[in-house]
Amino acid sequence: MAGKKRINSILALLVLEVMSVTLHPRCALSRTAINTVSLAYTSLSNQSFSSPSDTAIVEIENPKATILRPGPGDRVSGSAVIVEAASEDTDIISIKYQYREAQKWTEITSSMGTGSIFSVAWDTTHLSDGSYDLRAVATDDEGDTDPYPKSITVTVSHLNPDYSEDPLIREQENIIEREDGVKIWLPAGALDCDGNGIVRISRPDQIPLGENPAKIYIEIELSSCQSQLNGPAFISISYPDEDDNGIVDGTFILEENLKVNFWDGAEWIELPTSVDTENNIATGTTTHFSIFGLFGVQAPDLSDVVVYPNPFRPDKDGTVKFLNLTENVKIRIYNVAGELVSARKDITTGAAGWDGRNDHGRAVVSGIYIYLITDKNGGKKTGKVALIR
Ligand SMILES: [Ca+2]
Ligand SMILES: [Ca+2]
Repeated sequence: MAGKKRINSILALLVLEVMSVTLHPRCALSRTAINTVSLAYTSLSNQSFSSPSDTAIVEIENPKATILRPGPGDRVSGSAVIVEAASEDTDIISIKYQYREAQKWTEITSSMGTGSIFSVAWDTTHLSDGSYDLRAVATDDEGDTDPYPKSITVTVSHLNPDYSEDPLIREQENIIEREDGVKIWLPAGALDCDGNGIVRISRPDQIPLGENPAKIYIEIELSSCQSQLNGPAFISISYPDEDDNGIVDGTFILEENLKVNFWDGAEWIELPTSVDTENNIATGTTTHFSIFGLFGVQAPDLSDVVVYPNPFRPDKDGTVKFLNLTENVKIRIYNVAGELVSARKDITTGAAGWDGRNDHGRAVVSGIYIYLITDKNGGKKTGKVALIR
């Protein structure tokens, strides 16, 4: 593959006069940089001659740029997904960014200025969910274009992206609304940016201490802007309640008790929160962008304990749920004869369930059972639950 490009044109000029051209140095050509070599010629009459002033520029490889971001397999969304490329070539003067869903490559027209040929802002909002190939086609200062650009495959996913990227405009109100219910509202003047910025919203892989049972987190990062805001912003995060029973699906958290928390670098801080229980969206007010989580808060005392469903059918309901518990709770279940059937202590999650079995794992018969809930503050709550098999 050596000496493919520019040396070819020199050879074309020389071919009438000489039989061969030898390059010096012969073995030390860099595969990625431009090499300047001296030439030695052998004539048709087999006479060698050379001149130290005869040099040629040899570039071994075609211009090439590889995509650094997004990563292969990333699920992306947003109106300014930054596609960033890098090249080891020092003579790249332009890069075309292209995507394709099926056969035809389509050029990406940047949705905002990025200030560099090595990145482009890709508006994915008009694309349907699915797989897309992405490639960066580099051209060098000789006008040569990469004939074999490599592509990566990413997924556009508006409902479940790994991350989304959208522009922020400093001078005005900014509203970022994603199809998965995540929404950011920033009033005008809240941002301090160098020009316009990009907001990246992701589902973080690494969660700081104190994982919450809802396991719902988002991370908000700004580029070119400070993460401390000049005024309050609203962050809305959706949660699942598909069965519409007022409990966050997969948890024991009452939806109306949800609080948006943010990670300040050392601990979770609870934010003023409102919950739209109809649309299953919790909205917190913040002056800082960081990692946010939806937390189910514990009740101050046992007066708001919810026991649900009651009566309960273990086959259908799984468990009867005790919700809105305080910190460090014990729950004891007795039969009507006053015999202890099941006891659980040190419940710290604010919620617990009973599956209709005794502490030996045996299913108990249909009937009325008495629960007694106590907490470490001396709080007490008792009631009846009906079990139907
Ligand atoms: Ca639910
Ligand atoms: Ca709901």
